[in-house]
Amino acid sequence: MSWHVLGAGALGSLWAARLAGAGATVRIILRSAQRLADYQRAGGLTLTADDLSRLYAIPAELPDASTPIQRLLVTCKAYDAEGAIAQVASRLSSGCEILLLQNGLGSQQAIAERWPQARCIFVSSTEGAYREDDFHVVFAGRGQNWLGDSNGGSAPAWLDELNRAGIPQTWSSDILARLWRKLALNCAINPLTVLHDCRNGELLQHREQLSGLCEELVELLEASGQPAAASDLQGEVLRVIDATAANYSSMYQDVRLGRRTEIAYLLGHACRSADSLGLALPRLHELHRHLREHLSQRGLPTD
Ligand code: NAD
Ligand code: KPL
Repeated sequence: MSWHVLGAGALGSLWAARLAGAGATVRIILRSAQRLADYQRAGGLTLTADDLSRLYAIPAELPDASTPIQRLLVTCKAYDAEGAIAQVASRLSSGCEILLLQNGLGSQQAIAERWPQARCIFVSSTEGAYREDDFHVVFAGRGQNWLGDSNGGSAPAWLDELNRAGIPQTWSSDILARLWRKLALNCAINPLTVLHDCRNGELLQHREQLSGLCEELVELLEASGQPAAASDLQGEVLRVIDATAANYSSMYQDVRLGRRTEIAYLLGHACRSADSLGLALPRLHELHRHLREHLSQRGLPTD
């Protein structure tokens, strides 16, 4: 069965190149005729890993191509994912599978509700990749991918294809707990790096602020039925800060480069969930307000 990849940016190219390199049938869906022409001129996707670059001549097509889609890997940003799937919705086969690799929460649930005929598999990834150039991606950090179906069901047989492609994977019976935990880490760390204009490690100078946010995030996770995601949150936030001390967070980099952030699916989702549960979480709301103001001053979307 073939893989269609929607969103051939950093993560999408990383997955597409490894799958194609292992002999899987992969097709990339590009959003416009101009992007398709640029891609054809480039001759394919280039992946640089461990200082070695290799070109993968993966076939590409437009959203309105006629081939049916049985397995769709969606690697757009959270704010683009639903709209991108809508462009190929008429091609989704009955019983197709949609893998959603977006960070945060909210986009995955909206997609699963809109296309109930598909099996939506949520993915939480700690691998790292960045775009060096158009259709040229650098594999920047080894990590793990957790895949799971929030409606239950067994692990798909094609997980072996990921193993053969060298894509690390673990099937998770509680993928929402994984996604909530990552969301909480991102809410505690990323906005503060933007507002204090600093690397992750420098947040240790703001221990009181971190611990106040972690207290509220734990309250939110517990009230959301995610006690496992709440367990020792502050300890893990400090461990992640320590392990990534020299790095700039992904949100920091987005803001620095004038790119839209995924705030609505991180802090925005946390604040909306708190409101719907009737929880008063003043520090999270204040952080959200302050971050939106900061983005707005830079001409960036605030949701
Ligand atoms: P990216 O911006 O590099 O790639 C997204 C791609 O989607 C872009 O090439 C864009 O042109 C394309 N796209 C948008 N709308 C489209 C449409 N309608 N049709 C076709 N293509 C469309 O983003 P990324 O860094 O790969 O991140 C993707 C998701 O993965 C995000 O939610 C991010 O938080 C998450 N993530 C990324 C990394 C990483 O290291 N890059 C790690 C973990 C999680
Ligand atoms: O995931 C991250 C990011 O930068 O988005 C880390 C480094 C873990 C900080 O939240």
